[in-house]
Amino acid sequence: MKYEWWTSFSTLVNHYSINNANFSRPKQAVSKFSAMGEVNPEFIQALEHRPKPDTTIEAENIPLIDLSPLHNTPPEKTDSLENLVAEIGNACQNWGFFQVINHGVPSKCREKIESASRKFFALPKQEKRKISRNEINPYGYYDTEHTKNVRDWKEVFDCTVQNPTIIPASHEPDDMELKELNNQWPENLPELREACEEHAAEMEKLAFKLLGLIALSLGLKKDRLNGFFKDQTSRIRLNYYPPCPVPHLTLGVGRHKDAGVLTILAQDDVGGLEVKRKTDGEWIFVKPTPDAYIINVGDMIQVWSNEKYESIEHRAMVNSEKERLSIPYFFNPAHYTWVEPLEELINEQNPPKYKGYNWGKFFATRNRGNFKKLDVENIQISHFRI
Ligand SMILES: O=C(O)CCC(=O)C(=O)O
Repeated sequence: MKYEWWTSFSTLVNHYSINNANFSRPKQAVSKFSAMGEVNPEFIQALEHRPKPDTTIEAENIPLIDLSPLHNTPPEKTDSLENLVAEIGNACQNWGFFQVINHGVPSKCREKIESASRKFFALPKQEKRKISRNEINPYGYYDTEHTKNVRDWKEVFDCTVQNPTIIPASHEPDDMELKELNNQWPENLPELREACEEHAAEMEKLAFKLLGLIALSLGLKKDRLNGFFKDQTSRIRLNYYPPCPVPHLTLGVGRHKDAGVLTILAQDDVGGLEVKRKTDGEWIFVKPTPDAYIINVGDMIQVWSNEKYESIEHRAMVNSEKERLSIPYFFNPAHYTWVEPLEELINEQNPPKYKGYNWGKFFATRNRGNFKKLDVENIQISHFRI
């Protein structure tokens, strides 16, 4: 029985009325479970955070940006590069999110990681749990993640890009001890490791291209931000969202902002990602575009740019009939990175809006909330706002 582990405690869920107005995405069938389902209450979102999987306002998609000017030689000499930099800057400022095409990542690489991911999540639970991530090693398989203290309807597999990765041993500010983290791989699926390593290499190339464009769009030198990534803590996540009997009550990933520098996301053709539109706070469904990657700026770009660009809240809906796969690459700097508004971007008229903070400690503190329901709000960059 497919839903056995999601349904260990019973609860009555409210009847949900379906409004057929203005569909801009495929309508989901209403599961027989959704009128009176039996779902573990840990998954149920508070009323104000519930998605509306069957109703949505018609909305423009996030900007779609063609990166082909980057492949002209020499790119620096072309007008089209200037236009591209302006497009990136506008997208970062107005949306915090955009999609890219002609990005240079071979489609074979994406097919390979998608196929290996599907094989991995199809393994029996006891196989996947042999490589469970935990509070000591956050890399591996996990199926009880919480976002904003509500359980996500998903299974994940995390791996680090630079293996081993060095991070602080604890979130305690005065504890200077470091620890070394290593990836865990499934014993009988060597292709997962191969696919993740190939994907990581391609994502890194794309991430540096985007970082250069973002730096230029802020009026900085193209390589101004590259130095932060020498001992990077970037990671790949495989998100698997099983079909959910009550997609109107749960989320695959609850609303959140990404704490790092940039995220590059591959989503399959099912769709589910929603982005909070800056202008009016509406949740906008990101329609899947074949072979595109979705990019969002994270909290660190918000701080570096002294809020010229903002990290935007997003979430993932689940589907009553279809499973969904998404693969984010989180581009993160070395643990010892001190994050503060860049000196070139502040002045008397635009004084720093954030106190500096240590990325490794921030990340270690944030991660604690992934493993258990905490009584306090998880750490956010707003806590460093001056
Ligand atoms: O699945 C998605 O579309 C979004 C995933 C996400 O935001 C995350 O894993 O942090």
